[in-house]
Amino acid sequence: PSTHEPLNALLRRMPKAELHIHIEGSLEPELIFRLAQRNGVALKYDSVEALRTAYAFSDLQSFLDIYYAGASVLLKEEDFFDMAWAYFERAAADNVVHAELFFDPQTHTERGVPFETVVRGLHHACQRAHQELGISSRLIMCFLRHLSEEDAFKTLEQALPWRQYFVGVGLDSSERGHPPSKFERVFAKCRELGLHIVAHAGEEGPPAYIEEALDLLKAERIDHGVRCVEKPELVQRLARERVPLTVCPLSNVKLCVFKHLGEHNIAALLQQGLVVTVNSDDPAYFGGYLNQNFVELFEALPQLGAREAYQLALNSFEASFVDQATKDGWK
Ligand code: ES4
Ligand code: ZN
Repeated sequence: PSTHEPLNALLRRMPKAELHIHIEGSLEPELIFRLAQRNGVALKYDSVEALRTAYAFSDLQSFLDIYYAGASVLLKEEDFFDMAWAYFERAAADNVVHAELFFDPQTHTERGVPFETVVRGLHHACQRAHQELGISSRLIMCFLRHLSEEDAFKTLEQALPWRQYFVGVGLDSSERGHPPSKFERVFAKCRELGLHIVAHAGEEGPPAYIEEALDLLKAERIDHGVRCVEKPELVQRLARERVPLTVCPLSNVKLCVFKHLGEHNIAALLQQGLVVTVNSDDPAYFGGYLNQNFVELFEALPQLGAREAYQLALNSFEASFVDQATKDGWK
């Protein structure tokens, strides 16, 4: 017995920033079915339960196949708004005060949905989240790495009129066989445009992909990055250069990067001084939103206590892409 607040309550209550959430990965089965009906889109599953049952993944690709199928119900600006608004309501309940949302325009433009429809719907939800929930947010446009460099350049071209609607670019989708080097020239162009740079690396791919993301793309944050431990010099570099890693514990277990949360290396990385953060990745698919990630992680790893909780929250603010004046206002 103690007079201290239980750890779970502290984790849930503390203000935090979320920096690694694919907004298409927040699409809950119920909303998928509602949008399918509203838009007259046919689904391969005949109930919410049947769809949820299909959420058993063996690796990243087995997840991505279902994730892209789920996104096929998104057609109108209102659909993108509804999806992001549902996320913001969940985020508010988890005491997320700042969120940086990834979106995958190519998943939609490939199906004939205009870029403008996607960005307008998401932007509208971001504005309303600020007004009604007090959550600040930013959008980060991701390139799908399984598609070509040319496709990425075309997407960047389509995005140019909407440049002021997003603060950065990222790289996601199937990692193995699609190294960051494939997109070196696209990211050089993005840097000229003053965009922040992030990239998924070292989730399923080798440590060399993390190094390519840093050296070739000039990534300011690494999404996942947990395989850095296979190269001790890289771990030292990430600590020395204070490169944030946006780690997603429940995602890593669902996609079999770690067998159990108890085997996750985030506590070890934190202990070695890396700027790690906790994030939900694709919460509708991986078993929970941000607080669920925190609570299950801290239950599984006895090295994690109140001190580490505070450090992880602090890291999330330090690693965010808001301007320094806004960060100072948070302190
Ligand atoms: C993703 Cl977990 C993960 N990894 C790579 N790309 C993604 N897109 C959505 N979720
Ligand atoms: Zn991700």
